[in-house]
Amino acid sequence: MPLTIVITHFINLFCVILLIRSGLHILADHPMLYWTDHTRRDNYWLKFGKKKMPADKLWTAHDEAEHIGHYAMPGGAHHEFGLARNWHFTAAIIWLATGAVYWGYMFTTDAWRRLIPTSWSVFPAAWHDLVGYLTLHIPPESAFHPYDALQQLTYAGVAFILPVVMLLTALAMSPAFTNHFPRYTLLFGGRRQVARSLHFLGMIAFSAFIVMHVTMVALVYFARNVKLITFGTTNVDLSAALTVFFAALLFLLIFNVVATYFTLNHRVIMRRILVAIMNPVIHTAFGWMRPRKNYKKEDISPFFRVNGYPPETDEFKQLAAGNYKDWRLKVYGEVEHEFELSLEDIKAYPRQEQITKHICIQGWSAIGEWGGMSMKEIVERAKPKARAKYVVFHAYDVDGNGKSFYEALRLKDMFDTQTILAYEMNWQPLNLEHGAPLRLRCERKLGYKMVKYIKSIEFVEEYKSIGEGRGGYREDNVMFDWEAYI
Ligand SMILES: Nc1nc2c(c(=O)[nH]1)N[C@H]1C(S)=C(S)[C@@H](COP(=O)(O)O)O[C@H]1N2
Ligand SMILES: [Mo]
Repeated sequence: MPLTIVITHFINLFCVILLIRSGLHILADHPMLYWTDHTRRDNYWLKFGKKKMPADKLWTAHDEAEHIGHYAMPGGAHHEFGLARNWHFTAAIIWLATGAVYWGYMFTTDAWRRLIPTSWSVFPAAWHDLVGYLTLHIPPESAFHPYDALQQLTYAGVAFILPVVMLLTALAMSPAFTNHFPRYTLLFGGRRQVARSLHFLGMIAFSAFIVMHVTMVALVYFARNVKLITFGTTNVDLSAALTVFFAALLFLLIFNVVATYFTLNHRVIMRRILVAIMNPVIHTAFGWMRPRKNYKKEDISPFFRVNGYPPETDEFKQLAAGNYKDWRLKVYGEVEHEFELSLEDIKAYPRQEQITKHICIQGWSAIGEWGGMSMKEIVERAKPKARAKYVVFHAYDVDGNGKSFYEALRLKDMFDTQTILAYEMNWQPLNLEHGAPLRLRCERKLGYKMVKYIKSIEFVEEYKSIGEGRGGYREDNVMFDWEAYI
């Protein structure tokens, strides 16, 4: 067993443990799986948890989140799955890089021949092996072959097919990717939820393999296996091999305990570290993609979840009671022209309309029509100064701790044709639940960037002095990453 395989095998295990743990935490935040993108309370095929939403008053997707225990997952408290996501993507990046080294080794040598069958006869042979195992006919030591047909097929599936399935389904969940390459989603019937469900089933397949693989390694010629997976040769003392083996297991255990501890108790530092690793990679991979997918009228979802309750402040309630006649959008900051617009002024601009798929970070989706004015017009009128790099959308909603909702986006995001300030949804005036009187749509991003109940738009050089300085309410409070492309 070459050293490259020994090392990539270990890093793979390291990453897969983190991926499964964080993946379960992400799933728990919206513990329902569907085959349709028109997600409702009742059209899932699998659901965890027992929460029931009230029929007589407004509930949000946030209320539906479950939590699977502080210590089970490296993810933080209830709904703080931003850290679980940050772990997930960081581990995924390391896992993909390790996979590239592993595949590179397999295909630049003839090592692949041990795993990838080259004759159709592998299928009947595998069947024969399976019947043998099921009827408990373990081959005698002399005839035992670690790569019998059944194992060869299983290893080939796990090393070469399953990772591809995981990557393909992961990409099909990204708003940036799927809006730039709409045809790609046809792999999954155009449905993100199909990819999300398959991603989950892929995790189940991985887990089942791990259980079987570990059982086989432990039961069948353990001493020989331990030498191979630690030193890559049987020509080594068993005690040395066992020492390395248990040291590696201990490392995995300690790493996971420490990672969980830090994630729960030092969330800001943990977020900073993970984001520093993953955001540059994510921005390079997805930042250049331009949303362009427009759905048809008949694609519109009959039901569209809500996330984020309407503002409770007196100021906002008065504006709403007056049908937003006194509401003004304030545009200010690092610009040549600061100005204010009434809803009438905004409606006087050319009306733009788009039918798009909304993807919430929690997992649900829905298709809706949005009508409004292009954000580009605001930028052109305001004339940002050269140093303005970000655009901050401030909202009217204030949480129980007195913190206002806001999100910062890049100035260049404002030039997407699908970045608009919407005052209509499904050809009706935007209602209270979905963000009246005005909300942002920026279709390359996840839902949490699309600020509802907009109060003002501020152009800034940096966002460190706003809120807690992480570029958004969700980034400040539940440790989401900032890019929101995936
Ligand atoms: N002001 C404000 N805007 C917000 C939120 C919020 O809580 N407050 N939630 C965000 C999240 S997480 C999502 S998924 C979308 C939900 O939009 P919807 O309620 O119209 O479905 O709004 C985003 N904009
Ligand atoms: Mo969301």
